Amino acid sequence: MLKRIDLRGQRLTAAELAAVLPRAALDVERAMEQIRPVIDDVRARGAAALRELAERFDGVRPEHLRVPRQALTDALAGLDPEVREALEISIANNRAGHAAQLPRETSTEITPGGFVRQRWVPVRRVGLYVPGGLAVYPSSVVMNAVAAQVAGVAELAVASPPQRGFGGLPHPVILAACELLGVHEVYAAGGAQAVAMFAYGAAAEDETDRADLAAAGLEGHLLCEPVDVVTGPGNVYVAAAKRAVMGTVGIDAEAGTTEIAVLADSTANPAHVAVDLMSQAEHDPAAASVLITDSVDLADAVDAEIAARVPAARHAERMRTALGGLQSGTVLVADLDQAVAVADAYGAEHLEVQTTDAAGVAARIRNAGAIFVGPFSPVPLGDYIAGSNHVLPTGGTARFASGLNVMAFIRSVQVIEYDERALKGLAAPLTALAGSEDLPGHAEAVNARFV
Ligand code: HSO
Ligand code: ZN
Repeated sequence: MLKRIDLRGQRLTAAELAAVLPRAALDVERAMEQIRPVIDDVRARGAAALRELAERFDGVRPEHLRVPRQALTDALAGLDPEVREALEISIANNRAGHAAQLPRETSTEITPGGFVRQRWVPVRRVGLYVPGGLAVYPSSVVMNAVAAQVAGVAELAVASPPQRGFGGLPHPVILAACELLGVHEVYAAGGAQAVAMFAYGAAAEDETDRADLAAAGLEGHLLCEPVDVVTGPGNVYVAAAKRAVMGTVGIDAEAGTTEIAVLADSTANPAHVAVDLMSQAEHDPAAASVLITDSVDLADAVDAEIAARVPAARHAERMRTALGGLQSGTVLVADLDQAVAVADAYGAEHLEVQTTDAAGVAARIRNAGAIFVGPFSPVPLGDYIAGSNHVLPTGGTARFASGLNVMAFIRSVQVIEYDERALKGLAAPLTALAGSEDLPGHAEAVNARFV
């Protein structure tokens, strides 16, 4: 199923490598043209537009756009106790993992009496997007919400597409996860329209909206107030909408169709490599699974394992399409040095390293959304419960973007506090710099204090 790209003996630059490596061409720019009218409509007509757009894109007209609290508590009460316990473990592990990301405040005495302090300030209100298309991911609620909560964000709102089978509310397992996390502001809105709602806010439309607001103690408010930051994974339209509202609000990285790359040598277990590649192919026919190896024997054995296992898989069709697609394949390299160069040029959302000295090889990788080291750290561990975040940069954006973490919700504020002596001590060089820029008023603002 995996096609082969043989790079042995080829010396290619990073850019040349990126061009020959398998990768789906995701046209976010084109999607932006398509979603612009959606964003404008939500901006102009609020809840009325959200209902119409849900009808068009989700096939259901939500009665409640703002999910009543009772629906959240009912969903949690109806949740399978085993799943509830698993979510609780996931939440606890993620809280620990994200707490370790919190930056520390510093105060530096630059000159006697002159201090620069580094403060870190969380944004006040965020909109967390949770997809609901091919699959429903309560784990994505955990990933978004825990990062924001640990960052210290005061107000969290979640949006997830309305589901036809559930009276136009988001899927109950999403609602249950929200309730478990203490997130009580939840909207039945999906796609670009949900992102627009978060960025610009949305006015109530009808009596139901007004009653839902009153029940939340928010009589007379907008149905949804604008947020400061929008995060979360989604399809190409969600990615396009996030790009479109960036600048009005902050956003996290683009987390599109999932990707896994496995960097493996002849010591890797082919069955384990195969099931790992298949695990992400299960998400979507457009998912990408890439094996990077210097061992033809391993590549052959992985192919055999995949061929034997896919037919019995629950999502066999999806996997077959994903693994056989242009975006997936096996890249044969001459040695581990070339393997590292290929992995860096690809910049996978998830990179597994299954080699001897996996930690040493992993330490050399620069471009990956998240790195999974050694034979017992498969990607699904990070998808659910490792304590790391699964909202990760896709499409090679790992070259410059980070996975979701507390810093998506925290701003750096520098605080400058100099006393008289400290300011005086720097007046002369400051005056020289102001002179060099022909801005004497800047110098005067300092020197007027010392006449
Ligand atoms: N692998 C997906 C996340 C996910 N997996 C959710 C299962 N549920 C993107 O990182
Ligand atoms: Zn996954």
